[in-house]
Amino acid sequence: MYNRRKFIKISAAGASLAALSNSAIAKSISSITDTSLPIVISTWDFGIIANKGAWKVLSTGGRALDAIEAEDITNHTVGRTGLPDRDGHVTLDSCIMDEFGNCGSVAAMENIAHPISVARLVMEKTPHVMLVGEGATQFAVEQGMKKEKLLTPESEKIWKEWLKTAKYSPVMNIENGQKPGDKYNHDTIGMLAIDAKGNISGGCTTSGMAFKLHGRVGDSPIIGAGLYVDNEVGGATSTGVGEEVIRNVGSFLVVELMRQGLSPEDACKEAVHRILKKKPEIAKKIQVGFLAINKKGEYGAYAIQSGFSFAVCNAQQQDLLIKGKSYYS
Ligand code: SD4
Repeated sequence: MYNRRKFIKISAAGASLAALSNSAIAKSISSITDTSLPIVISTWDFGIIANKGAWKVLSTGGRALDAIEAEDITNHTVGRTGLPDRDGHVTLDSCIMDEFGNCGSVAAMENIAHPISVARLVMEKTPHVMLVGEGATQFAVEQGMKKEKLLTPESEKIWKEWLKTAKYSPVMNIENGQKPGDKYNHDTIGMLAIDAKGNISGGCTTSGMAFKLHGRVGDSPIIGAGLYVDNEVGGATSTGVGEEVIRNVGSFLVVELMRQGLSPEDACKEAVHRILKKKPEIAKKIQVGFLAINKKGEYGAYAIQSGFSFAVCNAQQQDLLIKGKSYYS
C-alpha cells in the first residue's frame, strides 16, 4: 500500500532553510496533500534519525505501534544521554498510544535507557496507564530491562558547569543543533505514525527540561497533553515548555480541532493561539510547538517561535525536514 504515491505539493517559500541539515531538505510548506501511507513524522531535526528506525518497521508492513517503539536517538534528547535535573538525576518521561486508544506512560523514571518500551509495557502488561519514579524503574526491571547509570561524563560536565550559576531559564529551540558545548535545555522526540493498514499510533519521549526541579514532570508523558491519538481522526504531539501544553491539554485539543474539520496545521495553529491568548506576557519568551497528522496522512505543525522543525518519512522520501510555521517569525 505504501506504493500508493501521490503528489506532494510543497511551496518553495522557505527554500533558503537548507542550512538546517546537510542531508535533509528543509522547506516551508503551504499545504500538504501527500497522503502516501505508511508515513511517520517526528519533531525536530533529529526526527530524521528517529524516523529511520520507525521506517524499517513501516516499510515492511509493520504496525504503527511497533514503529513508534523503534524510535531511538542518541543526542541529548532522551534515554542514555538526557541532561539531568538540577540535582544531577536524569529522569525520563515517555508515553505511547495505539490505534485502539490504549495508552501507557512513565514519568520521572531513572536508570532505564529506553523509556518508551517501558511505557508500552505499562500499557500492555498492567491495568494502569501511568507509573512514576521508583515504581516505574522497579516495574521496568521486573520486566527484564537493564538498570543503568544514564548520566554520561559529558552530561555531568555540562551539569557541573551549569551549577556554577544554577540559573534556570528555558532556551528556545535548543533541541536543534545539539553538539557538545551547545546550551541544552529541553529536548523531546514526539512521533506519529500511520501504517499501511491506515492505523495511527504515537509516542513522546523526553528527558524534560534540563536542570528542572527534581520530580518535575512535563507534558510529554501526559496523555492528551504531550500526545494524543484517535484512530478515527488523527494524532498530535507537542514539544517545548510542557507546563503551557498541560494547562491547555494541547495534543487532545489539536486532535479535537481536526475532528471539527481543521487541517493539521490549522489545528496546531489554533492550539498555539490558545496558549498565547491565556498568557500573552510569556509568548515572546517560550517555545511551544505542535505536530499533527490526520487520518488521511496529511500533516502540519505550528509553533510560537520560528526554529521548530519536523521530519517526514514515507515511501517518497525518508529524510524530509520541514520548517514549521510559527506565530513569531
Ligand atoms: C517538557 N515538553 O518536559 C517537554 C520538553 C520538550 O523539546 O518538549 N522539549 O516540558
